Amino acid sequence: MSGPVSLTRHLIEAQRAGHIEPDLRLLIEVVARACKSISVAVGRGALGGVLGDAVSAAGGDSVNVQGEAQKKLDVLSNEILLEANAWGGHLAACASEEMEHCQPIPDAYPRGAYLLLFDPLDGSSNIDVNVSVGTIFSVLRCPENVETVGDEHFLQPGTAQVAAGYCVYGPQTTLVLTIGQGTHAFTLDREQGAFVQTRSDIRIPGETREFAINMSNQRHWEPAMQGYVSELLAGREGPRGKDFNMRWVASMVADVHRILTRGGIFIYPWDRKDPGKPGKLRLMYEANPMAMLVEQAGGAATDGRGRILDIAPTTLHQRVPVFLGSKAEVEVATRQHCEHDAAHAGATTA
Ligand code: P6P
Repeated sequence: MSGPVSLTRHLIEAQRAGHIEPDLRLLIEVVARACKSISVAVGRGALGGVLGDAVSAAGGDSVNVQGEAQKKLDVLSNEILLEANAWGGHLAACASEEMEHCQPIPDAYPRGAYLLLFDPLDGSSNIDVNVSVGTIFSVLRCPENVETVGDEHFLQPGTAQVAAGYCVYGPQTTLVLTIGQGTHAFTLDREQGAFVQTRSDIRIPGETREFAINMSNQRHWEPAMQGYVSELLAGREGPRGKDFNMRWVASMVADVHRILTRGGIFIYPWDRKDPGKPGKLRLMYEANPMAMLVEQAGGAATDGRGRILDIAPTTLHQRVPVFLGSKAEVEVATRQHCEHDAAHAGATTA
């Protein structure tokens, strides 16, 4: 019977083809099941009493390791993912945007070969205004012969990822996944409670007329970024010879999902607002998984100078500038940044 392909069937066929091992199939199924639980909580909103800011044990506002206000749903989503992955025997440890350090699997349970990283609810500032949010996840292999898993064992380049994905909680709940064999989308059939494949081998258009960036930061960008965006804004009368449209959801998962669906370029560049920060987005559980998904769909992902997946991480929560999406457009932006660097090599930046 050739009915719709469920996520389970997709993963079993991938395992049968030798693309993934049984424990990785189990891991992805467990993450998908956790995303279904998060989708239910997000979907209940005020009815579930889960909107608004989390409250710390001391009764004040709860702040995460990033120094950002935590929403109740940030905390709940993190707990759902940790609990779902604790007892299956497929994982060695988890790392999360919401936790300062990684969390090894409890001693009560068998330890597996994989490391799971996640942003449990990206874009959570949008929750209270009913805008799409999502879960982003990345899977690495745990190095062999490790007695006690620590943060340092997660510090692997994005090219080491064995799987990556996100689940966007919008009008539909859709899981987008890669295991290195293309990027595929699975929409939650709420009646069956199953993710069903709705897009196979997604391809991002190489060219685009749509960019996604928070323009309110424009005055803080470096000159190369100012120059690139001013050419987009100049439209058909300018050097690009075509008009561009802009979209900014302020929820990376929603912006990336649009780009996987119809093309575009998403940029969160370095800016002078906080010069010590290389960017806003986190390398390990935002940029790397999104970069793998985008590259597997024929797109490109750089930090403005070089390929994101090649970056050798130094800390678990390090940040990085992000340029990702339609390959030709990402190449234009990256080339302009590299040419600016070459032309101003040695000059001190103001
Ligand atoms: P800004 C959400 O907080 C997030 O990490 C990404 O999902 C999103 O792309 C970005 O930050 C939005 O940042 O500065 O526009 O609010």
